[in-house]
Amino acid sequence: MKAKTFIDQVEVIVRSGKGGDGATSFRREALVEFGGPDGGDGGRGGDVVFRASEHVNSLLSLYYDPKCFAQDGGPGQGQKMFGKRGKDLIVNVPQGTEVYEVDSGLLIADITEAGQSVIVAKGGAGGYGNVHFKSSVNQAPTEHTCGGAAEEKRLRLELKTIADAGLLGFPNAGKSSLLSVLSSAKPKIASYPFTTLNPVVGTIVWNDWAKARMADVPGIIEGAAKGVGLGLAFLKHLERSKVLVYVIDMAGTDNRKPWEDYKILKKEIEEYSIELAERPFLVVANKMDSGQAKENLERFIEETQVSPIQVSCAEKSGLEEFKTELRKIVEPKLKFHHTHVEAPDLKDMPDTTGDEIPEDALRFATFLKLEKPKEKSHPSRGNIH
Ligand SMILES: Nc1nc2c(ncn2[C@@H]2O[C@H](COP(=O)(O)OP(=O)(O)OP(=O)(O)O)[C@@H](O)[C@H]2O)c(=O)[nH]1
Ligand SMILES: [Mg+2]
Repeated sequence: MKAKTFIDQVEVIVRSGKGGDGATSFRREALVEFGGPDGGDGGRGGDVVFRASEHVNSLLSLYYDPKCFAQDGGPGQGQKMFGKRGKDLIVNVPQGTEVYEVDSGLLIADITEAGQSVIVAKGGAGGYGNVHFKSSVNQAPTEHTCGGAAEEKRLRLELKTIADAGLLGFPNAGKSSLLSVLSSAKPKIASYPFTTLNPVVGTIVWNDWAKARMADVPGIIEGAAKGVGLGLAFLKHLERSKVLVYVIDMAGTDNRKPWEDYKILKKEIEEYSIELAERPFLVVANKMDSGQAKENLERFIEETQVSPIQVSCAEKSGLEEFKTELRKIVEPKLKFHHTHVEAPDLKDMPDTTGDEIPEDALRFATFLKLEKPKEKSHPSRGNIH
């Protein structure tokens, strides 16, 4: 059997650590007459934490190891020694993981942002040692409390990939090819249907470093909503996409009719989810390098009243146009803001041959930061005045 490489749904058991019991102990020391109680508290049990990581893209590790158990807290000891705190168990999950409780079916967490962490099972509190029970009337208490119980539950994790755009199309339409020419992702490309069996995400970068993620999912065929082919189960990976990109094989390979392909795709998506069908979308006519494509395109426009973006992944044409259209919908946020300074015309520069450089001339030195630097908030951070 071929080893699995991608898992988007898994059931796990999580159990937090039990709190350590408090201790009952008395100080016994030579020459100390009234030692008194000195039993320390138990340590608290560890939590089970799910944390979203950019470096994990599947729930595979949980599929092979579905038991997530945190460490128990250590018991308290004499000489007022606290028990050891149980170690938290931090499980890295992909961004876009939904966590459901199996018994109730409730969604208890949706972990989307990188670094976001959620405690899914809280560790038991440590018990009190007998040192806490000392009072004026009870100088030698023997009671202590037990540590808090561990929490145990069954959880179902479901991954819904986070991508700004999702590629949709018949097998062999060139979805993976499009992703590979637009991003540095390396999905498998081949001339047989269902080459892509798992979602693959790539990042498209614009000239100003704006970025968007695009997901490639397995191809859809007629009847997919009823489970034909690979069905529509993987469409959940597009549920969080802002825009759907329909990729149509305009070459009409294997006597396909591109306009019918488009109508079938639309119908299947509608059957899967009306909401998804109503998302903003782009239509890409791929394989425009082939002889038949031009002819098919005319008929396509006639039949569907949609004029698609013409692309050829083989010749890498039409890609910039696609990126421009995609950007309009995705509106990626820029992480870095370049403050572009317009260089003034050197003809207008005043004479600088004198002893002092006139203030006007400084405008032409665009590499100088002429605005006042921001005041530092604290002298210890290098603010020497
Ligand atoms: N002539 C031509 N062939 C292309 C173009 N784009 C993709 N192909 C070919 O079409 C075939 C299918 O491409 P893929 O990118 O694997 O198609 P896919 O839509 O990802 O297919 P599945 O993963 O099976 O759903 C490959 O043999 C590609 O080389 C193109 O622009 N022009
Ligand atoms: Mg593919």
